[in-house]
Amino acid sequence: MKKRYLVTAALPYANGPLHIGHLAGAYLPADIYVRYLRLMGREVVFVCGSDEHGAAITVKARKEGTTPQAVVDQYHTVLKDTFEKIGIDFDIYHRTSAPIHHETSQDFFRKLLQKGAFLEETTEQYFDEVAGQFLADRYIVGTCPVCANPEAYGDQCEKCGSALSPTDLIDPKSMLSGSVPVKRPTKHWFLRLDQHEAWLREWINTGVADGKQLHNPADWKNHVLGQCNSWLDQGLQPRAMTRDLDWGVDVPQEIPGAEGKKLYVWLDAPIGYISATRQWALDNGKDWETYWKNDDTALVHFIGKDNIVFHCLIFPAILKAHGDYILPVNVPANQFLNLEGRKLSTSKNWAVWVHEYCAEFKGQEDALRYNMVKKMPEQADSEFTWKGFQETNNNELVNNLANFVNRVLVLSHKYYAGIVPAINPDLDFKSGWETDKTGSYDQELSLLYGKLREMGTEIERFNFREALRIVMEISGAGNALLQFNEPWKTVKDTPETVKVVLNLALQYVAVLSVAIRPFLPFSANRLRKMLNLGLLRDKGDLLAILNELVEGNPIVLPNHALGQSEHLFSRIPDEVIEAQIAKLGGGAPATASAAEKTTYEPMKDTIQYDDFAKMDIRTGKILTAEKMEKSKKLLKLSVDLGFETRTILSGIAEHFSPEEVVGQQVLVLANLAPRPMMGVESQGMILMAENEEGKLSFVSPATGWPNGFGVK
Ligand code: B3M
Ligand code: ZN
Repeated sequence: MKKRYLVTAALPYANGPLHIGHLAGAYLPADIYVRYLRLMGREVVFVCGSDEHGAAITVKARKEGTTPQAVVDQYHTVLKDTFEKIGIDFDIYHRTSAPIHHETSQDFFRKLLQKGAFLEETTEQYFDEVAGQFLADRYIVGTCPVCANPEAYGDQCEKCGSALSPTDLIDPKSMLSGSVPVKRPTKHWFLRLDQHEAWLREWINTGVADGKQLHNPADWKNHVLGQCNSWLDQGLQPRAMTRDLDWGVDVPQEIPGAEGKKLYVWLDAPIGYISATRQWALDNGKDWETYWKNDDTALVHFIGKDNIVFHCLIFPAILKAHGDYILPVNVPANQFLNLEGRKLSTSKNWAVWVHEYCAEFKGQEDALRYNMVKKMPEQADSEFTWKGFQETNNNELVNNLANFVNRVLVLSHKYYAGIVPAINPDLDFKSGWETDKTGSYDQELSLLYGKLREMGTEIERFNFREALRIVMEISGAGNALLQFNEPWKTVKDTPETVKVVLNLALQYVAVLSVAIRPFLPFSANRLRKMLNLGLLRDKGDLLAILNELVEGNPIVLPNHALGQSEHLFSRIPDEVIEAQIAKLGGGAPATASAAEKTTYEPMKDTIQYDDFAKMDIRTGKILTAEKMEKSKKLLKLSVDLGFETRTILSGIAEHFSPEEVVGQQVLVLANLAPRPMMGVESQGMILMAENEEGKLSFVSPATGWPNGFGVK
């Protein structure tokens, strides 16, 4: 095991917002990996930042009639904010326009030049006579010589992943003016990739470089090795590391011939990982060099498959040519995520934008993270569908995980007033792991230990789907533990056994509160609160519970006072999903297409603000719920309004079971005159939305919103 980890996630171009393909490709796997390492007490730094150079930026600026600076300023902020909202927990989110990055990249260039890594050559390059500019990279498109994709860029074919040069393209065309470019001579610095071919081949295929075994290639993904080898097999050619552009990092101006030349974006962008680390080290009083120049550091690059050759061949060649730097121990690139049967496309607006999701599904960030892991394109392309998203949310997060947690907490409050019961650990009960198997308390703790270890092993192998499956297995076994032992039936006759079952179920919940942290960090926080266990510090919390479990010790101790149960996840109804599907492709807004088939209630008469202001609507939470005898429609609820608890009879019994609504956050019309109904006084009204089919939905504030506050 290495002493420390430096984890990077591809620097997104600051030319647009983040979509779910980015998230599933690089950021979520990186975040899960890092959160896990932190929970295991490992030393880790997680860096990322905006890639603010290259044609991706300038082409966008030109299209929008604005400046590259305006484009990167806008999207850097959007990206940074989106990562925070969806819980990608970088130690630093930097940007390549930062002066420290320009310096770092220029120093790199000087060193490479001094070491003779470059070939200085004047060659014929494509020039757009209409726009008056040389065309490299994404300024030029044409047909891919490898796969015949007609929309390949001058640096790369996004279809087959091949790295290209503009002169490789068949039928090239300028992205600026659409004209057919001509060739003109210009001088550039070419990295002697040809001289790196031999060691790269050995390093990729055996893990050995400079006679040292640096990694085991069996740990690398097949498709990553495959792409590298197919590139190596074509033979590495010298590759230009400079461009004729006016946006980017200047080639150090003291170098003769540097005027008007910028660094190639794929030279400066990966160096962005280094400058981000330097900035982080400056901010935190650390030494950045231990992260980049020390064999005890494991460098791991998380990327999408279109970035493989840059991270596995070109950047390693740059690091090696510079000297002193370590090489990545792994580059666990993911494949692509498709959306509803089609490739994600920014230009066709065929995408789910993460910032939009966060705005529309507030408090449900983890539902997206969960689905992204389930569908993560780890070994092959995969697909996101809104229906699939709804299913995983409703069937797995709500019915399995949230249901388990809720039942355990509700029963613990009901039977033991929320105090963890002391137990006789020698009593037998039915295990949730197998039907008809007698369980023992100690054995179950060691089973939990085993599952956590398995989860960790899978995460360390970058098998995040499998790791999450194991976590959900714990929750599934917890549900079965309740189901098999039926504490609600046996609590009268065998109260001591029920104590063991519930105490154990609480250990399951406590284990889950840590195990879900890498995948579902927001829910982990909520769960910790419900258990009254204090938030995780991301410093060895998982290691700490492993140490307890392996000793046969429980995680939550007898007499510990639990917190209140909240809903961990809520159902996502059909309407919400249909609206999202209708929104795809930028067609008519969701409401317009829904309007064709939906009959809405006519609007009521206009009222004055004073009429509205007479209503005292408050936020609240349902504490208990029970069916009213002799009524099919009514549930009797006790509702926490912060300043007092109300009894409210609500006509929702045909729509919701009592178990389902406990913990639900609601809006309450609090100054409605009390009404006696069936011998009980109802002290308010729960607000509900109703659709044309008569389906009901709770109207609730954001998750965790305090009770008793007004709505206006
Ligand atoms: N900005 C490409 C991309 O977003 C690029 C990654 C840089 S990582 C150093 O696909
Ligand atoms: Zn291609």
